[in-house]
Amino acid sequence: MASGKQSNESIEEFDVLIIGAGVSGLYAIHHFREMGLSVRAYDGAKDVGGTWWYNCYPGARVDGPGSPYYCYTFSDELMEEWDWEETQSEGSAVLEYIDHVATKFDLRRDIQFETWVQDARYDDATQRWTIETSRGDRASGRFLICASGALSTANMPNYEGIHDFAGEVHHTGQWPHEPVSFEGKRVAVMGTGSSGIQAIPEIAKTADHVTVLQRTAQFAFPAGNRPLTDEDRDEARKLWDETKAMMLAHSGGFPHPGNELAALDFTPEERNAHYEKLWKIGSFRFFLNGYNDVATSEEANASLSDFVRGKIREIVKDPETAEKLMPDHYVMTKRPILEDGYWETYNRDNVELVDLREDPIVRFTENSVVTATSGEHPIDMLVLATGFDAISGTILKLNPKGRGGVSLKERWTDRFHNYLGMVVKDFPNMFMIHGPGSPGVFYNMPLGAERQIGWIGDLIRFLDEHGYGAAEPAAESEEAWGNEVQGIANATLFPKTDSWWTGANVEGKPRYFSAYLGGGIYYMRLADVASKEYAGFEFEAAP
Ligand code: N01
Repeated sequence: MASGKQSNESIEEFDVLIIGAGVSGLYAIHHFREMGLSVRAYDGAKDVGGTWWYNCYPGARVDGPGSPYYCYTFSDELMEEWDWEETQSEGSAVLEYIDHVATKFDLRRDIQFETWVQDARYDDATQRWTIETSRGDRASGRFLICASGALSTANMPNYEGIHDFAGEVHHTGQWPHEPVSFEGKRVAVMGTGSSGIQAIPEIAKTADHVTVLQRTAQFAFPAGNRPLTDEDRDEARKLWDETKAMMLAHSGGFPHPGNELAALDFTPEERNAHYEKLWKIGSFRFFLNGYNDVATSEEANASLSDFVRGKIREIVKDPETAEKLMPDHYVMTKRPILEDGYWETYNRDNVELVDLREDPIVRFTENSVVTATSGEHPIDMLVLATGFDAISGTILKLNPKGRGGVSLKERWTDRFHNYLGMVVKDFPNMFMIHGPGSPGVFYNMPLGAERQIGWIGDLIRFLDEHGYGAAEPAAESEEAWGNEVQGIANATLFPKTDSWWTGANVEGKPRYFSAYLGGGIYYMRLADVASKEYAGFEFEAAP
């Protein structure tokens, strides 16, 4: 089928329905179209971009090794024609790139914007998914691709009186596209994760006063952003083939050789000299060129966390504020954060830090936030940098119904049961991109999406070649995959810390580490499953 068609009951029919027009959803449109399949994508936003569309808060930037490696790799032409300006591109620059991709490959013609998919149901007899949208339309597809984002459902705090606050309230993950002015305003920022730490220095530049409401002090490393020169770009283009090969071989999808050094093989002086060097370079150097035992050995971990605590004490002039900023968890076991002037912001007169562990929020009023010890803080604006119901939250909000009407919420009460981080028993032909149990946020996300979607495309070909209509994992495959994900995580320090990776930031969420930490091994596992005629799946003949 090359294009969508209308059935008798006025349900449009497609081969593939895609939820989300972010980086993953856009590539899915392109890839499945190239395979000759008809596709329809839906997105609640006004335009393409997904996470980059919604998170347009001040200070939003690519972190990690950044540009030009946070990009699609499927088209060499794209690499040739796109000029990135900085190593850590601003969110608006990433949106421009995504806009360019959507235009170049004419992707918008298969996207329905400002449309939320509100229901998705599988029909056993026809082996098709039917979706219903916020606009009341219905469509059916053989395959359902949930590219709805690992970080797309905002986590909203629930303090007494918060809804009585009469000033402006903005969540970083739902930032307005109209300009937001902080000029002359007293702004409270709640949350000091990646978003808060990027936004706070920007807000402090023009706000009258900034009150930072910190629940957990964080480790943050220098972003090391710098402009890219023509020479940098030429070099990157010249080396693109080698770079791509390195990205595919690297455990995080970045163009870096593996990391062979262990902290415990060096003296404290040698370690500190190494850390100093990496601190000066910035970016994700601590993870890419740091020591490979920091996430597994408490002693190695302490060597780095002590170093960062020392840096915070050095930069933040007021010792009392510096002490409030001291993190006490294992470094790296919450998502590493890159900062640009965050620590220095606390040397400004207009910035005040409230440590919510010592001085918890009592309530909000119409025009203030009241905390237990320091009392009333008058504010005009509240910025919520409180993160997301991550990884599983958005797909659970949709709550698709699989075989016999079973809902995902019913299947996922204790753990996010799935196979390969992509497929769920009783939900045939439904695929999650960057879902729980996949490397997702631990991998260069555009590249990860390309690899998962390419794999799904191969599985679709396999089904067609064998006359199968539906594929889903066996119960034992889900069990074994869940154990593999847990086994890898439990060999590290990651599960010991409360984070959005462990679901600790959302009340009532199953608490366990839900990302596949095996890095590149994941893609070997996918290749192995495919080479064994999709071992671990159960197939059903086409009707
Ligand atoms: O969210 P977070 P984020 N009362 O969950 C606090 C990616 N990202 O939006 O640590 C008070 O990390 C919460 O406290 P605690 C990146 O993968 C990428 O910042 O739970 N505070 C924490 O301090 C990142 O990891 C970029 O105790 C409350 C903060 O809010 C992920 O998105 C940029 C609270 C939330 O931090 C999420 O980052 C930005 C409450 N009720 C983000 N609830 C790039 O540059 C939560 N908090 C690519």
